[in-house]
Amino acid sequence: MQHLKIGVIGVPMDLGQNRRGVDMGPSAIRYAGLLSRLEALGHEVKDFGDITIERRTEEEVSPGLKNLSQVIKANDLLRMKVEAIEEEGYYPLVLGGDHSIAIGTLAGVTKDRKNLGVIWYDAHGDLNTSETSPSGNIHGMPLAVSLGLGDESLTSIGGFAPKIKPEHIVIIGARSLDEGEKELIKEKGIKIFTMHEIDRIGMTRVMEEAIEYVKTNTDGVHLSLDLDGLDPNDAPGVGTPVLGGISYRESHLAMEMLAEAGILTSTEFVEVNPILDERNKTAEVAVALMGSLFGEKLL
Ligand code: B3U
Ligand code: MN
Ligand code: MN
Repeated sequence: MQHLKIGVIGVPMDLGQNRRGVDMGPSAIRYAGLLSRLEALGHEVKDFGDITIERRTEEEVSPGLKNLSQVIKANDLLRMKVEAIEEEGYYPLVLGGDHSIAIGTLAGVTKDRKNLGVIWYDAHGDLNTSETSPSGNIHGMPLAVSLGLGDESLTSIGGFAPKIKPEHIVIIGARSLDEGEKELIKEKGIKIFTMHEIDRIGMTRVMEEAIEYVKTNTDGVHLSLDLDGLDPNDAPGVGTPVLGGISYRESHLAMEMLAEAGILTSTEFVEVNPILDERNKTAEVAVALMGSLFGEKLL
């Protein structure tokens, strides 16, 4: 793979969901050796530090959208940072934080890309709105928000909506979808490889088809990887583990195939929660997968 200029940005944010600890994700991922791992592959890596996140306040202003104002502020800051990183010529690599940060990442990388492809690697669809969400947690909504669905204060971040189109998205690894999300997937015709398809046709074919799909008629591709897409045995440090997930080995294969395809223009790894982890295992898994994604080979 060609040598890249990679711009790392951390988002120490846990406001998109209820469990504390995912705000420590960026530290845990750096501690697991991310920067030296990428540098060893010949890439130029610049750490842009962390976004400043407001403190959690206990007052519930809008129960259907928990911590709404802080989530908006964090995502707007992230959007600006991602834009600045791209302007400096770096490939944005965003470290979460809970998955609500994808709202800001996607707002940033779609400033100059009107047909961005998106790979959503996740146990969940993250396609809820305040009307369909069972929890009010915004980390279950970023894909819907980026499609222009849901509260205007979220969809309008960056000053335009929608950020992405349903026909440019592929979801991989889903096994916990709410009713409203299932309806939306059918209504919009969103391409999805649930665990059923991964079991049935195998990760090789899933990734071949997914890569072909997202590179068609798009002007860049973003990978949004939620560690809970992996099986909890391999990635235990996540807030909402769901049994029967993608294995560590299948995930490496997926990352290697993405590296080979050379289609990605930005990436984020989210939902690493060191408090729920076993000795930083999930952060280490994240770094190992980023190694493969950025060109590490076994031989
Ligand atoms: N779909 C549920 C659960 C959930 C979504 N994302 C995560 N959990 N990590 C919700 O609350 O929207
Ligand atoms: Mn997610
Ligand atoms: Mn998830």
